[in-house]
Amino acid sequence: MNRIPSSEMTDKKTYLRRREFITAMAAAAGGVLAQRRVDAQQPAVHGRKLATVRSPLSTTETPNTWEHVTTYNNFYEFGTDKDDPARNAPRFRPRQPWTVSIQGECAKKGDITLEDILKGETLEDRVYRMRCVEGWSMVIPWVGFPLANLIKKCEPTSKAQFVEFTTLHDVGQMPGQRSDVLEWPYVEGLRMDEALHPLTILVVGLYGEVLPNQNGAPLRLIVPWKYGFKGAKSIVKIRFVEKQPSTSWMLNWPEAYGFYSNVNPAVAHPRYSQATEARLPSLFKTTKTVMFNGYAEQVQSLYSGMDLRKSY
Ligand SMILES: Nc1nc2c(c(=O)[nH]1)N[C@H]1C(S)=C(S)[C@@H](COP(=O)(O)O)O[C@H]1N2
Ligand SMILES: [Mo]
Repeated sequence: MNRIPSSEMTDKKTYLRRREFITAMAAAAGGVLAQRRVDAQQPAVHGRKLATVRSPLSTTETPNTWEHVTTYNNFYEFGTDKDDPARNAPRFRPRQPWTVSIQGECAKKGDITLEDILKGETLEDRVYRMRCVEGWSMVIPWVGFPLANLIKKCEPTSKAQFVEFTTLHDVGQMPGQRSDVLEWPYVEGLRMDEALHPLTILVVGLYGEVLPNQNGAPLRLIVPWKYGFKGAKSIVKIRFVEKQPSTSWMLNWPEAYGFYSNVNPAVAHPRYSQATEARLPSLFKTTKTVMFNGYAEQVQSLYSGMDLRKSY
């Protein structure tokens, strides 16, 4: 019997997707954009420039291009293929004004507009290494500000041990929510000290411009030492809670997606090894994955005394 382990089949599928990606990149570079390709994988149109300052917390690695970052996405609300968000998200119209509902264990509950969230903030260019649990990685120049700044404005109580983030639920605008691949709305969570860490940012931009829809407009979370899925997109609700919240990915497959989801080359996902990664646009997993995605010096003290094989 020559059964193909499901891990290899998945790798093949991922490989084929990457091959499409590379073909599209090559086509774009050569200026031979067949209409079919344009429809499938057109990069985001350039948006408004944001006034930013360079963050000292940026990596010096070369960022992936605008085309990479806006055509190879995970945003299941717009479909599960990597090029679905680039195709389907541009039609999304974030409501104006965008508001975030602040709930739970805090003094300042209620709706806050994005404009008020940004009042007094300095937007930083933060170039971060990002790694998806599926094995691909990119270097992305986000524009954002510390989540800690917003948390302080909300005045959490001493009972607030965790923070839960919820994405917009709008089946009319998010066609992927008609499928049951995940429980909707998309929910993520962090422990309070992770949420307050200076590397944890709320993102409103990319490459110095307003965030394209496929990357989570108008407001998304980025936690660079964790797998990409911790970074909830198009956030409409932030809730302070006493108990560890459940997340969409934990509900989807508890044995595969733990609450912590720290990048850890020693803890394999049932379907994907985490030892190496493919730095897009490369096809091959030739880059060694490093503990906490390279941010160990800054974050390992958050987990001292924890068994990270159990709390993965
Ligand atoms: N609402 C929502 N947020 C999401 C996802 C999603 O499907 N829906 N996918 C996650 C995953 S798996 C990854 S890897 C990152 C991808 O972010 P990017 O497309 O901006 O690179 O978004 C995360 N945030
Ligand atoms: Mo991911």
